[in-house]
Amino acid sequence: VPSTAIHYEATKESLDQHQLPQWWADAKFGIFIHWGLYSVPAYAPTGYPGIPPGIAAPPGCSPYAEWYWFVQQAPICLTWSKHLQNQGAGFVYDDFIPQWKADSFDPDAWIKLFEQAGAKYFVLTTKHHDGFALWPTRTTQRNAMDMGPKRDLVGELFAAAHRADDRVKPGLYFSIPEWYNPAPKPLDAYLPTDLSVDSALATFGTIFGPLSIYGPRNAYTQLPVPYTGQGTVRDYASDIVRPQFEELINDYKPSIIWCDIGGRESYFKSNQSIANFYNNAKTTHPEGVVVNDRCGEKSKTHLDFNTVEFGAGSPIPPFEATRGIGESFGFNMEEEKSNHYLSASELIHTLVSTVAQGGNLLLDIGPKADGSIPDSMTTRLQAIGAWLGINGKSIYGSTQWTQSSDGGSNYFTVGKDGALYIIATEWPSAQTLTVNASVPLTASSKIVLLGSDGTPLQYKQNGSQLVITLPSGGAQMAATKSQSAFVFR
Ligand code: FUL
Repeated sequence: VPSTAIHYEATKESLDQHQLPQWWADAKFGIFIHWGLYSVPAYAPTGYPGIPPGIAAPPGCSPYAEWYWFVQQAPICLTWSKHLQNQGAGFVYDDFIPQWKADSFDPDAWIKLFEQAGAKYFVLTTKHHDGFALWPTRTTQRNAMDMGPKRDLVGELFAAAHRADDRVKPGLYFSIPEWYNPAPKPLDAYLPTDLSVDSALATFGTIFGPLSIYGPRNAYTQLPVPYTGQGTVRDYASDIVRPQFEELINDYKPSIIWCDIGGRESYFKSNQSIANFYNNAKTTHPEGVVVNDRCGEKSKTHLDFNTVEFGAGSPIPPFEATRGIGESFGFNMEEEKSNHYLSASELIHTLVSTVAQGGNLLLDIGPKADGSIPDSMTTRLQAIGAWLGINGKSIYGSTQWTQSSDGGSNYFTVGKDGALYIIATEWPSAQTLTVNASVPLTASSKIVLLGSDGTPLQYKQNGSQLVITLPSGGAQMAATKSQSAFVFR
């Protein structure tokens, strides 16, 4: 049954009839954008052993700059002392709002860059855990239209995507929880099972570290936070989360909803929001829409694809791997230098290995508070796009081969054209490339290097080894076209 012919009910069973749209499976590469109030201080410590180091885990507390609000209040975290040093003790998080002007935000330029990068979709943070909304939500004035930038940042980026015919499909990130919200909200709403607040606090401690080490969490309540929805906010889920979800679906009609930290289905009722999303999209998006696996508990809430963050956990297709270019999602102005960023070729290799394992890569950028995208990120995205311009046939629309790699630096995909692609992420110093796999070649098989003049290459097969004689121009291509991976078909 086509996904557009179903009337979806708010149950996992009904929603699970939804099929992953082909465009998403074919897209392979998207851009994640973490932009918010946290882009003003743009600070996180770096140099954690291993990524991810455990979100908010002391010491140092988090390499994620978008976690500033949370860790700024914790004397054990480096962000706490940094905040005191740079802003002073009386300065609370929302004092950054007037400094967020977004005056260099050029949404058309963003979309153009994403297209140059070869991305087929993007996902913008509409509200991160700090609760500050990037669109004019009717649930609170704590949003980018009423305060700070005084612009509908979500609407503007979506409009720019539409002007470019949605060649880069618009998606949105939405954090279900906020760290602290004056609306009565059980903390255990984060947690997978119905627990009392006491036991929830205990479990919260095992996830985020004991609350006591973070110090008193009263910064939010010092703020003048005018919740001006209809009447008084009585309940976080029904007065904030669900209305915001509805606004995003109805006002922006995204192709992708990327929830974060879903919490309890019984409290947030995300299946209802997903059903509304799918039912509305039947006429507006006949090509299909998608939701990730973070709208609620996996066992109770529908999902279209799994997510893996900074390589943690094993990917189960259909999946999407996500990471920042460096160690953070939000921009880290002071601490992240180019040595913390993956190079363009490392990023290409990340894309290749992800796609060879049957996944998409959602690569994150963190724009500056003024809305400009740091050059170090722009140039890397452009380099990925240049590589995809030559080698895109091995990526877009591809499927997994029987094995993702030869155990070394060579990866495999099967193209839409049915050809097997061998992606060599290292150009050998010898005149030959050795592929340690049983590649099914016949007498008429040809091996050609993408981006070359198309001359078939000499090869020999010895059992499970394929040895390809490289074209003499290959090393030169490596130098002149800054090719970091070579695709043979
Ligand atoms: C996580 C968040 O806590 C991070 O800040 C980031 O947004 C990442 C994509 O998801 O759960």
